[in-house]
Amino acid sequence: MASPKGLAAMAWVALLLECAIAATITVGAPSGGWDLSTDLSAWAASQTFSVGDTLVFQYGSTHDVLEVTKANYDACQTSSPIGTYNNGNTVITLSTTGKRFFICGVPGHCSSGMKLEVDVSGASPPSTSPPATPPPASSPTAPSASPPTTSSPAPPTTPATPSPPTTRSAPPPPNSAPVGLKAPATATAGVLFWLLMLLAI
Ligand SMILES: [Cu+2]
Repeated sequence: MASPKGLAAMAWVALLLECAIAATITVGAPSGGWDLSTDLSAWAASQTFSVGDTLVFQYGSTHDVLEVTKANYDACQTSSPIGTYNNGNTVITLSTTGKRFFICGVPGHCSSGMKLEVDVSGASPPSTSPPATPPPASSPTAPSASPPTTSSPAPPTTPATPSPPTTRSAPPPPNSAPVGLKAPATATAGVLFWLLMLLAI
């Protein structure tokens, strides 16, 4: 039997693992790559980029990777890039949300379509979204959570604390009802008395 604390810890570990397992996305994969023949625009549209994911450009010596501003991306302007990479295996960590722009710096390649715009979203796609919602509540992990919830209700019976309250609360109603009625009744009687007195006057 796992204690509620143990289960919570397990849930957190699962969450952390989920975060740590952020996706590694190879540009153009699986059927293409960072090259002139891949429709990188269509490829990017088919992907989901999330914070924590890693973007990998794999290419030969006839290409490179420049990270550029949107303006330079639109214009295929290779001067003053934000970053320049040419080792054939460029790993870019998507650490923040927002758009990032990459082009190939080899003359003519960007204008031939060798450019990539990625829109990094805050939450991971489908896999991360379910865990993300659970953190606050214990119900997040449906499978593991159900056993815990059933076990937690069981403990109450042992303490017997719940049953006493109910018995105590039960008696009060009868007593409190009469008392409550008495108070209002006397008050009403007082009001009636004074009304009668006023009328009499
Ligand atoms: Cu190129």
